[in-house]
Amino acid sequence: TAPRTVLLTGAAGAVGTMMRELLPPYGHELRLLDVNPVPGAPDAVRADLADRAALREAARGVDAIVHLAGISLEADFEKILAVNIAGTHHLYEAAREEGVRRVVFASSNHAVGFTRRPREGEPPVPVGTPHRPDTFYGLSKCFGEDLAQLYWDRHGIETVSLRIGSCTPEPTSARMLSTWLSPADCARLVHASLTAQDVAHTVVYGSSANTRAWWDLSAARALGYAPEDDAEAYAEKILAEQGPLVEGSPDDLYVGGQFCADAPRWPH
Ligand code: NAI
Ligand code: 15L
Repeated sequence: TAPRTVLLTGAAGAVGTMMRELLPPYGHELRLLDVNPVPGAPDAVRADLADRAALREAARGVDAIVHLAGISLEADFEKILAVNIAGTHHLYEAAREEGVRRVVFASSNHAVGFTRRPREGEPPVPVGTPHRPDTFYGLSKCFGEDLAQLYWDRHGIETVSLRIGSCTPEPTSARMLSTWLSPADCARLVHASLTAQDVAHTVVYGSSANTRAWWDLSAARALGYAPEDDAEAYAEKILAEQGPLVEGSPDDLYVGGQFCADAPRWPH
C-alpha cells in the first residue's frame, strides 16, 4: 500500500509515543501534533484542540488523521466537554475544510464500559452492543463515534473508530489479560484502519489476540487486522502475583472495570 502522510494528534502521549516509532516502518509519513512538547521532535506542531486555525493548518495536505489527542481518563464534565467533545468537533471541521478523507479515531472500551463482561463460554461483546459509557470520558467517546458517523453521512469523511482496550507495553493486571492491546498490534490495527478500502464509518475493538478476550475482533479482522500477540503469555506471572479477578468486583463485572466505580482521573 502507498505511503500516506498522516497527522498524528496526541503525539506526546503514551500511545502517540509508541505510534511515532511503530507507524513509519509501514510507510506512513507522520506530522505530529500535541498541546505539550513532543520530546525529540522539534518539528511537531504544538497546538491545542481549541485552536481551530492551528488544527486547520496542521491538517492541510495530509491524507489521513490519527486522532489520539484528548483527556484519556475521567475528568470534570466541563473539561471533557471542552477537550474531547468540542476538540474532536474542531478536528473533524479541520478535516472537512482541508479535504482530508480518512480519520482513525481513538475511541475507548469505556464507551461501552457498563456492558457485563462475558463469562466463559459466552460470546464476545459485539461492536453493535448499545453504548453504555461508564464515565463522562466514556460518554465523550460515544459522542466521537456519533460525530464520525455524522461526518461520513453528511460529508463523506471516512472513520475507523477504535474502541481500544488497554494499550501498554505489557499487561499488568488480571483484567488486562482480556483487554490488552500490544503496541505492535496497535500499530497493525492503525495501519489496517488507514489502508482498508471503503470503511465508511466502522467501529472496531482494539485488543490483541488474547486467549481471554472479551471483545469480538471480527470487524477489525475484516479491515485486514491480524493480531499477533496474546496477553496469555503473561498470565502465569500476573495471576501468581495478583490472583484472578475478584468475584463481584468492577473488574469482574463490567468491561470498563474500575472506571465503573471510582474511575482514575485526569491529573490536571
Ligand atoms: P495520553 O493521556 O497519554 O495522551 C493524550 C495526549 O493528548 C497527551 O500527549 C496530551 O498532551 C494530548 N492532549 C490533551 N489535551 C489536548 C488538547 N487540548 N490539545 C492537544 N493535545 C491534547 O493518552 P494515551 O494513553 O496515549 O491515549 C491516546 C488516546 O487513546 C486517547 O484519546 C485515549 O482516550 C485513547 N485510549 C487509550 C487507551 C490506552 O490504553 N492507552 C485505551 C482506550 C482509549
Ligand atoms: C482508557 O480508555 C484509558 O485511556 C487508558 O488509560 C486505560 O485505562 C484503558 O482505557 C483501560 O481500560 O485499560
